[in-house]
Amino acid sequence: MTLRVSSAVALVALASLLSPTLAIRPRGVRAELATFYNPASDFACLDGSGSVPFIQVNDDYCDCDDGSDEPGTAACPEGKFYCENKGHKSLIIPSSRVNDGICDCCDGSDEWATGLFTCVCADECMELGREAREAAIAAAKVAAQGYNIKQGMIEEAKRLQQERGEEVVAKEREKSELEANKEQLRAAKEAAEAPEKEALDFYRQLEEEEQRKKTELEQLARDVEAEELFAALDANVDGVVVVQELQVRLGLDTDKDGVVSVEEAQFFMSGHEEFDIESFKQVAFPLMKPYLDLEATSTPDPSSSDDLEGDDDGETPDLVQDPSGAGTPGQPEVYDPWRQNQQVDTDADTDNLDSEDQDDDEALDEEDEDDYDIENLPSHEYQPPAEPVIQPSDRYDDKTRNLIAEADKARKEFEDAERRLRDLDRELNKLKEGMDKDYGLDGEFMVLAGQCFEYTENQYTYKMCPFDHASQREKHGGGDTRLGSWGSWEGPAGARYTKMKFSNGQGCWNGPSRSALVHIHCGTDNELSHVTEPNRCEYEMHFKTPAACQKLAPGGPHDEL
Ligand code: MAN
Repeated sequence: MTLRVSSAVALVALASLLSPTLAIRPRGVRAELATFYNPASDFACLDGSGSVPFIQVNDDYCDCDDGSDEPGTAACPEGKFYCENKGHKSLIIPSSRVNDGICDCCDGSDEWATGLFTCVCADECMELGREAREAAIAAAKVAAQGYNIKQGMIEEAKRLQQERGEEVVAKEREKSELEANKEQLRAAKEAAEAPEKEALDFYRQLEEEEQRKKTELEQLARDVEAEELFAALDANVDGVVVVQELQVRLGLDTDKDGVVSVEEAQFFMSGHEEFDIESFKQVAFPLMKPYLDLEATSTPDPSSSDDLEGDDDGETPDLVQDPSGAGTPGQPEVYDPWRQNQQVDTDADTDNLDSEDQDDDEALDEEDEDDYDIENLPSHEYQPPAEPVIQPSDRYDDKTRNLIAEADKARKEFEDAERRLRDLDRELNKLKEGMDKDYGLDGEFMVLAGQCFEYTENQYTYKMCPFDHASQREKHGGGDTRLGSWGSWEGPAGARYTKMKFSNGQGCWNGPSRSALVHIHCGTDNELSHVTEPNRCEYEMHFKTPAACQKLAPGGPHDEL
């Protein structure tokens, strides 16, 4: 840095040496340091780095490392300029801002040379000071009102804590009584269930016996049916049924080609050469039964299909004869449909059918083919016809009904006690969890638990529920996006209750989970006053509440000015 010697600079140096307002204090020096600047002696740099003749103070040349010899010029990079700002708050600015054309001090003192002969910066301190005082007075008023309200919140918190404490005691008492009572109810239930079980066992045995008898009867009926079928198939009455005898039974024509082939018949022989009556009952009958039942139900009305047998006499067709020629005298009624089916299904003999009949027949065939699809064989299991369901209770005598009613009542009482105990546990946990949270130094934030506050901006409505969660919702619909669950107080040491943190919200696409930091301000009402998203998925909220208002320092805001 070089010493600028010109008349203008000399004038500046002279002008800057002395503050226009304080004759003995050089420009830019604050009152506390005034004694270090004595025109009668050399100036000692404040950091002890050297000393210079007093004439070099504010001469626009930097001599001291700490810039203390140039408080009123921009010559030292480390220099500090003090503006008194009379009527408002005094200010210290980096001296690099002195005479830079920008008004930093409200009294304009930092721009003392910029417009040496014209006023660049007007002194606005009185006006600004008045506004600041008014704002401070308004803030003090809010703080005072808020602080009063806060006292009410503290009282309410005490009342709530006491009420909840009493609730916990009452519930704990109810719980221990109920636990003792539950054992009595269990004993009563077991005592009522024993005779009930005895009575029900009696009915169960009765039903089992009935069921056994019914099964026996069904087995008997099946045996009779099997024996009748056996007699019908055993055309030569030699006491055994062979493949050829099955081949006359068209119901067993599974591929529906009009004949029961050897392969088809052998399917029902199931690897046997022949069946006697016993092996027939065991093996063949259960296999054939579903086919023969189907055969019986799928038989068309013979009156609607004239001359199916190929006779051209126009009369009811003859029955297909048993190849044995022996006929089936005494064949039971139940098998008649099968015989009629034989007439219908002899496609090979239908050359003389007219086309209409043929169409009908084809339609019938299609239907039959579905029914007889070899890929889709009916179940070989014998299915007894469904019985109407009888409600067991309809059968119980009055004594049993009473026993059941008493056992039901005892069961219900026991289950009610168990349910109440579970509910009590849940309620107790919730109460204790609510009481254990940190609600501020005097519990002043407690009344906010359970409440939610909203703020709506252009795109979203934000919701903040203290001690619970924060969320966001599109203004024009859609679901809530969770911004975080209650985490903790996050304020700095000594001001812990000035920030709330909600964390672990919904994951942000390609980013962290959402979180929200809530700045707590003093206000007369509880209000979520502003929300921003300074970084993607990181939200900042501002919440006003009386709970954050502090007692005013004696003398009020005027003292600060
Ligand atoms: C949603 C909102 C926004 C957020 C984006 C991130 O649109 O939660 O606040 O910035 O998701 O993808």
